[in-house]
Amino acid sequence: MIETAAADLAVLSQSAVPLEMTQAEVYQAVQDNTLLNASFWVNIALAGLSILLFVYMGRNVEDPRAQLIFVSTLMVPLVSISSYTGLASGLTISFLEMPAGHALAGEEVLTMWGRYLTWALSTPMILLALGLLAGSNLTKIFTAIVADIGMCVTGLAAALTVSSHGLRWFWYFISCMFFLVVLYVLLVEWPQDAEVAGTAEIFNLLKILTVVMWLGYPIFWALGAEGIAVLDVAVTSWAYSGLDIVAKYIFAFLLLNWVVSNESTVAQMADGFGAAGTSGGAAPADD
Ligand code: RET
Repeated sequence: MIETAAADLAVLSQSAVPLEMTQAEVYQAVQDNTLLNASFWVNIALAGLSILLFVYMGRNVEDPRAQLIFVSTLMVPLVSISSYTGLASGLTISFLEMPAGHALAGEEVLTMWGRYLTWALSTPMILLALGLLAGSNLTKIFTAIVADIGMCVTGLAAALTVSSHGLRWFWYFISCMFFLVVLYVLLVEWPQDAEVAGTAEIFNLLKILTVVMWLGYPIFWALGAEGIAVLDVAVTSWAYSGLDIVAKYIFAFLLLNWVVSNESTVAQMADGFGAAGTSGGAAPADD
C-alpha cells in the first residue's frame, strides 16, 4: 500500500516537474553543436581584439567629452566578451518547453536569454556614445536609453514566457513599441542636433549602420526558434553574432577612429547636455 503510494508520487512528481538540465548538460549541448559554439567563440575573439585595439586608440585622448565617448564605446566589447562567455559556458542558456500554439509546442527549445539580458547593458552604451556625438541634450539621451532598456527587458520577457504563446508575442509587441521610441530619437531628433553640432556626416553614417543592423534583431527573433521557428537555433545565433560584429565592433571602430582624428571638433561642440538643451557649457560633467 505504502509502496504503491510512493510509486504514484514518484510518477506524479516526474510528470509535474519540467525537465531541468544541469549547467554541465547545457554546456555539453553547446559543445555538441559546433555551429552554435563557433557563433559564440568568434565573438569572444573579436571582442577581445576590439578591447585591445580601442584601448590603444584612446591612449592620447584628453578632451572629457571625447573620453566619455571612448569609455561608453569601450564598454560595448567589454559587455560583449562577458555576454558570449556566459553563453559559451551554458550559464545564460536554458532549454524551455514551448507553450501550445508555438511551432515547436511541447519541445524543449534552446533559449539564449543571456543575449537579451546583456543587450540591456551594451545597447545603452551605444546610444550614449551616439547621443554625445550628436551633441544631444540629457532629456533625449535619457529617453533613448530608458526606452532601449525597456526594449531589451521586455524582449527577455518574450523569450522566457512559456505559459502562453499569445503573451510571448504580446511581450514582443511591447518591446517593438519601445524600439520605435529609440528609432524616433535616432532618426528624427539626433540628426538635427548633429547638424547644429557639426558632426552630421559621421553621425548620419553611424545612424544608418545602427538602424539597419538593429532592425535585424527583431526580424531574426521572429524567424528563429523562439518565434515562428523557420530558422534553427544555430542559424539564428549566427545571425545575431553577425549583426553584433557590425553593430558593435565595426560601429565602435568607425566612431572611435573619427573621434581620434577630430578630437578638437568634439572639444568645441556646443554642449547640449543640459536638460533643456541650451546650457552651452563646456563638458557634460559641468551639469
Ligand atoms: C528583440 C525581440 C523583441 C522585439 C525587439 C527586439 C530588438 C532587439 C534589438 C537588439 C539590439 C541589440 C544590439 C546588441 C549589441 O550589443 C529583443 C530581439 C524590437 C534592437 C545592437
